[in-house]
Amino acid sequence: MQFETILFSLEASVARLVLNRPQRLNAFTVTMHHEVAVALDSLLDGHDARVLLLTGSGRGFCAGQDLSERNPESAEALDLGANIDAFYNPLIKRLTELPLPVVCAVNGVAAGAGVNIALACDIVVARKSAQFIQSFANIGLLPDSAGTWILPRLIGPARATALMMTGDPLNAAQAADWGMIWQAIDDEAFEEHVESLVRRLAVAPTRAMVAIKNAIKASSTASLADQLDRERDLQRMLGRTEDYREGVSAFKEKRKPNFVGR
Ligand code: T3D
Repeated sequence: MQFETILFSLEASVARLVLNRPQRLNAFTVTMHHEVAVALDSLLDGHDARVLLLTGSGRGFCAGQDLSERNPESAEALDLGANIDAFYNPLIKRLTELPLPVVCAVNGVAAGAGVNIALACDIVVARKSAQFIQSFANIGLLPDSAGTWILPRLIGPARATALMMTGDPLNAAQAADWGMIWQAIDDEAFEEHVESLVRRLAVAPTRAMVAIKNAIKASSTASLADQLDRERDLQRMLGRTEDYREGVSAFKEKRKPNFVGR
């Protein structure tokens, strides 16, 4: 597929979505929202992708909303809520509901919604030189794109509140230490590391990956009893997959499993 603001490809079961407006640190425009939506929707069914890699081109990952699309002096009343309804909320839902694992490779600075879009992915790895900036308060806003839901759950309300109120940058190593992301990787080793991670997930038992992410997401609002029931139901479903049969056979035959994602 050809796009104006993103690069999107699918090869060897790995889908790659690259935010591609490097001159604006990959800030989101309406066009980018539309194009990302088309790309993500193409991964809902009828494809052979088993992992999605989301990253940015150039020196940044994503600087959130492109502020050149906002004119605070305009006589017309701004309704940011309408924009959130139309674009950011559906984007977070699309990302979190994709039926495959989603890796976010934070290749450089992430600011505003850019941070929270990254945190909505299943596994987040970042270059050591990357920074995460909840910059919303710098322009008089609160974090959106599920930031106020995800971040306190990852690092606790004390740290989340301070990061959001100060807009101070958080470096990748500290983000990893705090459990906000999975790993901070030396810049020189970053691309190879990301490649090896996505290739590994591309041959993982995809339905188990999806069950894991869905169970973990559901756990934040579920009771223990509900979660035990959910685990039972998902395990029942997984126990009927080809990949489970293959996993157990491979274990018994002392060989590497050949998972097919079914
Ligand atoms: O509006 C709604 O719909 C509500 C939803 C809001 C969601 C949001 O994301 S609100 C938050 C919007 N984002 C920001 O406030 C971040 C703004 N950017 C920055 O604070 C800084 O650029 C960074 C901290 C991210 C990086 O700083 P630095 O010094 O490394 O780079 P820079 O020089 O500021 O940026 C490089 C270029 O990108 C620059 O353009 P220029 O001067 O070279 O022509 C800069 O203007 C441009 N840029 C960076 N961020 C944005 C942007 N242009 C438009 N919109 C941006 N968000």
